[in-house]
Amino acid sequence: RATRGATVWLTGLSAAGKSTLAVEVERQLVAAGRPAYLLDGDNVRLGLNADLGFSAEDRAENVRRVGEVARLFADSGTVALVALISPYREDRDRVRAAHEEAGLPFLEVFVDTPVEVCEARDPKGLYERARRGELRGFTGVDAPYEPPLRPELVLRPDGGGVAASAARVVGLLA
Ligand code: GGZ
Repeated sequence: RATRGATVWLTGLSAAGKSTLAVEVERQLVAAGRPAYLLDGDNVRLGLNADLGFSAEDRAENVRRVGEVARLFADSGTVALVALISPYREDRDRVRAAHEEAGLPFLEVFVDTPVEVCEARDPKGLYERARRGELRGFTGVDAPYEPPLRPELVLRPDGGGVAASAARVVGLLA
């Protein structure tokens, strides 16, 4: 039979580990012969969403467009892996509703890394710039993050490492 598509939606703060996890999930899926494709925020914002910034409206549009692309991938039988901060519950819930309408699985994974941990990592120095007031509207500093109320999975940084966490995500797709 044709492989079943789905969307796996990783939400969480900047530097929470969404991209790292998504890359490992993609690797595990492809190794198991399951088509998968990663849609990553910082990447998609270079092309498809190059016209969008970080206002609430632009983030909503970012989530909407990536949600639509993910739905197309899922419909094609691919597992769409999305890694976006997607800080607003309403925006994520709209993408979920669109998948439900199309009869496609939508699996919301909350990468629940506390802001203190993200800030200590600060791989791009963005938290530091936000704390200094050089970067306005940064999620977790001076812009909101609304955690999912009923995610399919919650991953915490003490969860046994990236490979183990990724395996739990893959387990959702069994
Ligand atoms: C949050 C920002 C901001 C602001 C730039 N707020 O860790 P990164 O650097 O590589 O990933 C973040 C990325 C966020 O893009 P998303 O498309 O995932 O965001 S959203 O879903 O909210 O639309 C971060 C960088 O862009 N970045 N400015 N103000 N993150």
